[in-house]
Amino acid sequence: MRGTKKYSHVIDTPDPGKWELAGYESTLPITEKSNPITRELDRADPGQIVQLLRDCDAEIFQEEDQALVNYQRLYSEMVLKTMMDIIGKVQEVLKEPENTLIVLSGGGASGRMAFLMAVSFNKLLKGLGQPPQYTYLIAGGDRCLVASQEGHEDSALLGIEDLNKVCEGKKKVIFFGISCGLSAPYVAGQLDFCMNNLDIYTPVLVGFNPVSMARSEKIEGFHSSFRQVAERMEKLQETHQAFVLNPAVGPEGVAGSSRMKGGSATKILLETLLLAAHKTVSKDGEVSEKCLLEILRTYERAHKVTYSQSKKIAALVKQAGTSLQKKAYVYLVGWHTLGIIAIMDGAECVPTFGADLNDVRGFLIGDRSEMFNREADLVAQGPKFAFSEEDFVKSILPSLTEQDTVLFLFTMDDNLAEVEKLAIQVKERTSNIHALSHATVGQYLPASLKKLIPSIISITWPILFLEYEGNFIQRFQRELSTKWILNTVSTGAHVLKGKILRNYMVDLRVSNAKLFERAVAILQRFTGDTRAKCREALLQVVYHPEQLSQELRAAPVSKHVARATDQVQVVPTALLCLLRHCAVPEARARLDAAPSLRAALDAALSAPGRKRGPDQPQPEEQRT
Ligand code: S6P
Repeated sequence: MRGTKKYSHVIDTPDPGKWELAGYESTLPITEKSNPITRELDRADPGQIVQLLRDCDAEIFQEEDQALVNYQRLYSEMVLKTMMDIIGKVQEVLKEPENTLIVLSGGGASGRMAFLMAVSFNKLLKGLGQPPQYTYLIAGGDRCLVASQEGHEDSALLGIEDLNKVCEGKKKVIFFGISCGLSAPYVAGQLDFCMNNLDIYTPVLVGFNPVSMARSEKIEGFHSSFRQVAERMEKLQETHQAFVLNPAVGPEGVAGSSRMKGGSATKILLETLLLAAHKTVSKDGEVSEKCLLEILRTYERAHKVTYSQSKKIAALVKQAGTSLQKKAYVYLVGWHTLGIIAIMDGAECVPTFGADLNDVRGFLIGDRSEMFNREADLVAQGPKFAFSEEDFVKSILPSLTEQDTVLFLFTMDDNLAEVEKLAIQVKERTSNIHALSHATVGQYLPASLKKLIPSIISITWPILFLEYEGNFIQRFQRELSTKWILNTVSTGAHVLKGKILRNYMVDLRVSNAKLFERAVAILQRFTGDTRAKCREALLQVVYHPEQLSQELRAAPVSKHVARATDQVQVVPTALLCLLRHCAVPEARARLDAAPSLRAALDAALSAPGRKRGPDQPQPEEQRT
């Protein structure tokens, strides 16, 4: 074992991975690299899929290795110290509820995570009889909480406008800008705005790349790149006016899918930090490293407890995969915040796997008052924005079939009679109903429910005797556990459907600037062709049948994205064009005729003269 582990870990954190070596995919930031653990993900069976993703998740807790490149990690001294400095700032705001605000903001999955945490901590305050002090922002507004529209995160000015609106009249604001890849212009604009108004704002950047790997392209319609903004933040950290919280957690199990580890690590970092602030605010004592470590360890425990159910999770992956293969649907029905996790998971499958709206879809059961900024933007806004119990009962239930998978998510503290009632309704349409239930030692599932849903993953958590704030740890553990399971199920199901090539989501929607760049990088990765050639192939598919003019080639990326957003199978088509040296119609015909996307691409990759993945050149070895 190379690394010397400083802390006693709850789980076996892996040894540093190959991705930490200096030359590994060196043109890509950590969050875009491919994870060596999941290199053969596309060939894995359900049991192996769960194991591989479990090992990737364990990397979140891995410590820094002095002998290697030295990325900061979750447990690094510097990260813990930054967390403590930020806690001091949060405490100041908590002590002074009048005219102060804590804003959590991000695009896509990061915005949804911001929403979830704002809901949780306002609930915590409510239980103490205090007014809400948290709010969230998501690029594109509340509609993007339930339906993904990735393009909104490309606007820095929109970010500033949104922030300005929610902070009107505030005297002190702590702003958490979450961008896992240190890449979203929406967040960059907000951080920049905060830095220009330090008398009111304390900005915190949360992400999982070193600043040197932040996106360096100039943001369209803005004066800087994300990297320049992050560098300015780093400078201001010296005087405690701004903070950058960016431990490395390793590449995603599916390259670039930051909803997975990025989302989980955001939750772990920020909940730990905020909870520690709440726990200590009234005691006037400085928060200690020990306090942070205690909370962080509960998340490690959640990893252990969750993946002790690997066999059952694998069965669920298989079931969901079968539904998708049969062109049927996977519905995730969650109570309270587990419903938010369900919605997040479903919404993110659309941009991640190029999935249809209903392929994996989440619903939220229970009281949702005081959750949203503008609920009216969501309720009764048509099928695209369906997310509530009424939506599930009215529009999904009647059309459920035996091929669909329905997964209930609840805790034993929820209204089990209500769970049972809905389960009976589902069972009238399909026997393919499953559940994930969370209990505390001593709580047992009623026999009637077990009879109704024979296939239940039942997780029992130890009793924690904690003061009021501490009890939220239990709630956070259950949410994270649910997130890990749902991420694994939806990712695994898409792997089984043949949507993944090696560990790349080749069928991504080209719906924002980051995804445009990722699409080009994927083409380079699999063909070994130059960046210019891959970009050209991508544009040819996007504009087909139009001929590419010089003017079109030189157009801003936003124009390409606007054209590509609603198109399907853009990247796989471009990849086939390059591999087979064929035109767009032939590539499309080949994709249509193949049993799965992976089958079509695999056949092209294994054509004479080409070798499978690991033997392919890495991007840095390729001509640029
Ligand atoms: C990723 C997800 C996306 C990202 C979004 C923001 O799995 O599909 O919605 O969350 O693009 O990314 P970032 O790097 O700014 O947090």
